Formats: sequence, C-alpha cells, structure tokens
Amino acid sequence: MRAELLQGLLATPAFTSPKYLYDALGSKLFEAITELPEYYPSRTEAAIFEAHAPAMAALQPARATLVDLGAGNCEKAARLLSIFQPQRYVAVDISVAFLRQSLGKLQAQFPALAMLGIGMDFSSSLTLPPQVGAGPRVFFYPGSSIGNFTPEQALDFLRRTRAACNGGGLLIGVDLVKPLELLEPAYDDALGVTAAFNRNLLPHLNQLVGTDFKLSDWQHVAFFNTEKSRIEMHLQALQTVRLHWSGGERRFAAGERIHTENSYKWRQADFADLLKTAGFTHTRAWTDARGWFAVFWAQA
Ligand code: AVJ
Repeated sequence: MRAELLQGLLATPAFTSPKYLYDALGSKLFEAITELPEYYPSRTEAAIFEAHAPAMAALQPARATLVDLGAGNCEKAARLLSIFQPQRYVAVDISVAFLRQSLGKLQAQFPALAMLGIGMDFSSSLTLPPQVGAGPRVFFYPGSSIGNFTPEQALDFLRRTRAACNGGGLLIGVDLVKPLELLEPAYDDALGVTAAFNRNLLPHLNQLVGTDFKLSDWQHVAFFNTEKSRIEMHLQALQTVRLHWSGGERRFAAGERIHTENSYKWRQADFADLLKTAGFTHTRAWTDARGWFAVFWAQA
C-alpha cells in the first residue's frame, strides 16, 4: 500500500487511487455528500430502485447470493432485501471498521438472513473467500462507483465480475452524461463537503505513508473533462510545498496538483455495449424521467 501510494506521489502529475478517500471519516463525509442538494446521483438512483425493484427482482435467479460491492452503510441493499429475497447477503468494502458497524445494524434488522462481511479491495481482484458459497451470485454495484474506472479498466472489471457470477448477474448503477451546469456543482458543492471529503485524503496519507501534508497548503479542485467524459478531482497546492516522508521527499510548485479521483459519465447506449463486450447477455436498463442516471441488469 505504501509503495503504491509513494509511486503515485512521486509521479508527474502526482496521483492517488480514489479508494484512499475512504477512511472512517472519509466514509462519513461521503455519506454527507449523498444528502447534498447538488449531489443528484444518490437520490436519483434511489428513486429508480424505488420504482423498479420488483421488475429487477423478477430477472434474478432464485436463492441467489447478493454480493454488495462497496457496501458502505449497507442502506441501499437494506431497502431491497425484502423484495430481492436473496439466500445470503455478502457485503464487501475496503473501509473495514465502518462496514463492521453497518453490517451489525443490518443483521439486527434482518435476523433470519445469512450475512457475511468481507474487508477487501475488489478493484484489483474479485476472488471471494469460500464462505460466500457456490450458488449463483447477483453482484450489486450501485452509486456509479464504476465511474472511478477508465473505460478500459471498467471493461476488465466487468469481465471479472461476469466470471465470478456463477450464472447469476449484475445490477449496476451508472451516472449518465448531462450538462456541465448540473455535473460540476455535484462535485464542488456550496457547503464545501466535497472539498472536505477530498482534502481528508491528506491526513489519511500522513497516517498511511508518514508524509507531512498540511491541510492549509491544499485546495479542492473539481471540473468536468468533456473530452474524456469524466469529472476530475484534484488537490492543488496553494503555495510551494516541500513534502517529506521517511526515505524520501518531493517538492510541489504552487498550483501543482495531485489527481485524486475520476468519475466517468456514460452514455446509456455506450454502457450497454460495454456490458455486451464484457460477455453479459440480456441487458436491461431503467432510468429516471430526466435521463440523469441508469440502473442496468446484465445476465452473466
Ligand atoms: C462513490 C465514486 C460514485 O464519483 O460520484 C462523490 C464519489 N466523489 N463526490 C462519485 C464522489 C466526489 C462518487 N462515487
């Protein structure tokens, strides 16, 4: 982890993987983001599930294992469990302490449902422990977290997901391309919660790598890169920064950036093509009336 992070911090331009945004405080700040008036994805997706969950349930194999990727507070799955009626619920997240808490609460709410929590980084491998069982799996990947991947990485991830389905399928939320005036405020809100979420990476890096980042040296920057169809988040140095860690150092000039996240926005037809290229068949999509967000079912 330290080696991976240092490699990114020494690169030009510097970068870090978005998974490091999710320490205990980062997970809570992301929860707060989903409540912001500017952050449309969560509530738009929730309305799609609200309207179409029974139709989604009808496409799934009976007694499947529901595997929630990036489960976080487990709230999205909690709203669907009684409709989907899975045989078992498996929650996967990199933020282990946060997941343990959320899953504890969920188990109390659904005492009869078999549950398993797995603390892992599923972005590189989807090899799940044997306790998950051998039956068909429905992978649940809501929130447009697929947007963190480049299209090439997304294809690779979808192929690996399909291979891990045991004949089940994938239910995935995807944020769609829309005007700049709607996209940019969602990642640069007036209250500054997204800025706090991004800047919280720095104390987390100090803890993980032993760097000496100072919050007052860095500001949040977010914009839509139209050519690449992605929101980019960066941390930008407000003045010259001399960064140190045991065994190394780096200078950042004023205005220099660390690229902390991409959030790709898809055209619905392009994402349907991507699912087919990954080997899924029988895809279906549901959207909101404004066409801002889509939920896809893809049969493995
Ligand atoms: C959790 C990756 C879907 O890209 O919208 C929210 C993360 N970053 N605000 C997104 C995020 C800044 C979010 N995902």
